[in-house]
Amino acid sequence: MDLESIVKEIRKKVLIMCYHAGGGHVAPSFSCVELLIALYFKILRIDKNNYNNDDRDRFILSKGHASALLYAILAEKGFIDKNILNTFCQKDSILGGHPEKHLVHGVEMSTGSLGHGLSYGAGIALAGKINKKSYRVFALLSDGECQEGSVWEAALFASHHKLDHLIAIVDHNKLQSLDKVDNILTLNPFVEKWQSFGWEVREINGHNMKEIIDVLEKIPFSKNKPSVVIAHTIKGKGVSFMENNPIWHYRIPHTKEEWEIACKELGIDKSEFREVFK
Ligand SMILES: Cc1ncc(C[n+]2csc(CCOP(=O)(O)OP(=O)(O)O)c2C)c(N)n1
Repeated sequence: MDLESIVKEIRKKVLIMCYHAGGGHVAPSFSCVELLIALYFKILRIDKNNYNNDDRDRFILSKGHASALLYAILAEKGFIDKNILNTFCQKDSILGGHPEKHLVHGVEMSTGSLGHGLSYGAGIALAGKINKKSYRVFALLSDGECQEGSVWEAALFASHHKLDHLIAIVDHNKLQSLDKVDNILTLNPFVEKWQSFGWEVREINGHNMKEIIDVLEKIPFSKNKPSVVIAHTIKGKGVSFMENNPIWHYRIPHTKEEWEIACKELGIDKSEFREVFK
């Protein structure tokens, strides 16, 4: 399958998983589908059969609430069984609303409490540098998450230690839980902020697969500096009524009409949702 087809399949899968769960973060997942597909299918040097290899690349989903997306991709890559995806967020399932490292094969860090992925990643990158390893550490952050002070402490630390194998990717969808990031606590000037913390910055369209792969193939952007990719994205990308509307941060479709539109726009066969459509 080509990458664009995988992107479509994964968006469908995430909605179906959230349907069976009766909840979940659909819109936050949809803003970073292309970013994670590019990473898992083109960039990351990881192998499900040799995952404990210390030389593997690390990927940290710091915005852990997009766990449904991570699970769908881990299943596609063979880390977990596809048959358990529809147990997402249900009793006794290993697939919780936030990913747990010790339960799910392929999860690098248990996340959910925002603001910690970059610090953890910086530590692993420093260890790699001390031990002369060649692995890279990628952390996907959300923009609301960048309001956390711990993100900027990690940013200072990473540039001080010249961690050029550390890459932050910011899913810059401009929304957080209840409103626009700019209305709650603005990050601007965002690019200059990262630069002043000693990072090399690139901005891309986070839904354009070619742009994503092109930029990630060029890391580190500068020797001895950590890299950050600010990916401009749309929260809820793929479902028209969810796009750029903060009420969809946690909600899943409720009415029959909402399900109809979402299925049509994502190309989902309605038989997957028998209870909704009968
Ligand atoms: C430390 C912490 N505080 C609060 C929350 C609750 N919470 C979950 S998602 C979210 C914000 C979502 O906005 P953003 O971080 O921009 O993510 P995205 O828009 O990509 O969903 C918050 C406050 C949390 N997970 N962690």
